[in-house]
Amino acid sequence: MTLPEILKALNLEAENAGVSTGNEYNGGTAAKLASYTPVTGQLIANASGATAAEYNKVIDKAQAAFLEWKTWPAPKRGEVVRQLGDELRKYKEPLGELVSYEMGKSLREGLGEVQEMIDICDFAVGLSRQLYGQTMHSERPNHRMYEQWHPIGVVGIISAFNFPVAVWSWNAALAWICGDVCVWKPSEKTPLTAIACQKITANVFKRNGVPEGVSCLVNGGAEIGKLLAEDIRIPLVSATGSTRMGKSVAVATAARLGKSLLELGGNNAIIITENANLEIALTGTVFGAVGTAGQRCTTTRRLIIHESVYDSVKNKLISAYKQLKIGNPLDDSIHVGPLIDQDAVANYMNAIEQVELQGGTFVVEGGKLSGVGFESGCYVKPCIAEVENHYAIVQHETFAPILYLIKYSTTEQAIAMQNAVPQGLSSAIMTTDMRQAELFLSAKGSDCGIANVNIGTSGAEIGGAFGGEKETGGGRESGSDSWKAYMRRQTNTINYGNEVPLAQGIKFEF
Ligand code: UN1
Repeated sequence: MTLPEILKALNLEAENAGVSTGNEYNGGTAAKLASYTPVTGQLIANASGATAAEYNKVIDKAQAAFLEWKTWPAPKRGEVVRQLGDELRKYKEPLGELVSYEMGKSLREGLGEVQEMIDICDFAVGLSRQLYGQTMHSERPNHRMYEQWHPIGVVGIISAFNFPVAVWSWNAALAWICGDVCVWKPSEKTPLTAIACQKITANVFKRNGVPEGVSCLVNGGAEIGKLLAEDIRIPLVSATGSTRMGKSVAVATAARLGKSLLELGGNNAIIITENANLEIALTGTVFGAVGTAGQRCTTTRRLIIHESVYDSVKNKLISAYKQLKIGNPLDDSIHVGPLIDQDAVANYMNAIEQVELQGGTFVVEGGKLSGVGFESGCYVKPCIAEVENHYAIVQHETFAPILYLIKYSTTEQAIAMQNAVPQGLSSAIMTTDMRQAELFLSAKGSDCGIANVNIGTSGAEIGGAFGGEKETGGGRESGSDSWKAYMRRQTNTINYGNEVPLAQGIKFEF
């Protein structure tokens, strides 16, 4: 599809209202957010942002909507999310293309991202009938104890440019079936995909009589994120992005005793052991390192390789990187698209300089590309450097396709190195030796939220809880029992007898 066709299919215009409570209010009068595609550098469209007053209006609406939405039976809320999943199936192609266009990831990845949205809707539908609490045996006669989960309220969602739609849906689909209402602040770099999602959702919600305000969108910059984090009306803020941003959200929500759910930076490693199937190891590595041009929080940044296979892995990687095609991500034969913007290119160039200054050696050179097809100035070469794990630049997450090679001799040493970074999102080991695999997965192994065997660090499925430890922020989104973060737990004790026995055997007579 051409860009005008994509915009038309998604009901988008050159100037778009970027602040919305659904159907009744679509506006925003603050500074425009210009959306430039890194594919060509062209301006795609403008979105309007929210003023503080407009932000407040949205939160008022969301609060009012919560009072009604939380009374809907959870399976009825699930039915609405089921229809949203169906609607996303209909819009998969234009929405996936817009994701690729606005963010710069390959078309397959753009479509894959919309598929993740569909999958989480399906997951949420089932979950809407499974918001289980436990029952306990009371220590008192004729008493019953149990716990139940109630909706928590208005959930603020701050999302990043690299997964401009999927990560919002992981949060929103679960929060909705839990009975919460959502206020979404997307990345200022990808406002249009967010508006497209809001329009698709608003139509489904309207059809079902869902109250206005259950799905809200507030485009804007860091000032909107700050308002959300400090807002006493918002019991939970779920934020995806840099560790720096996450720390400020954590501090602001904690200061008011609100909750935060954080999914922040990673510095993910694959350990390639002497027992690895090298074909599997190489495929996992190359996809993990250059997919999304190194801009996933799960991107493989470090390769910790056993000394006996080090040279062979290095040489195979060098030849694999020679075959990588860099260019327009909408072209199916291309492996690597652009970085999000020129600031990201500057960070990449700076990291390359730091690698050299700190003692690293490039075995595949990096650099910015220019000339025909690269006019946006956002295209760079995936590169590989031999380094040591302790270098400051290696300890830091650079959101670009730079892969570090590190040599090791014992499995324990490799695991220690894998863990010796501030971040703790994703990790992997390549081995056919079950003792190595199990050690890596044991408490003596990886300290990350995600630990894989014989698959790479990126490409997690929605069914598992997604997130990580240390500077990654500790939050868990998406599958397993992550839904519990979006609800409040209540413990109930019921006395069905004629006496009032006190707990702990205490007597109180009068
Ligand atoms: C992210 O980069 O913020 O595991 C999320 C993956 C994707 C999600 C990445 N499913 O690579």
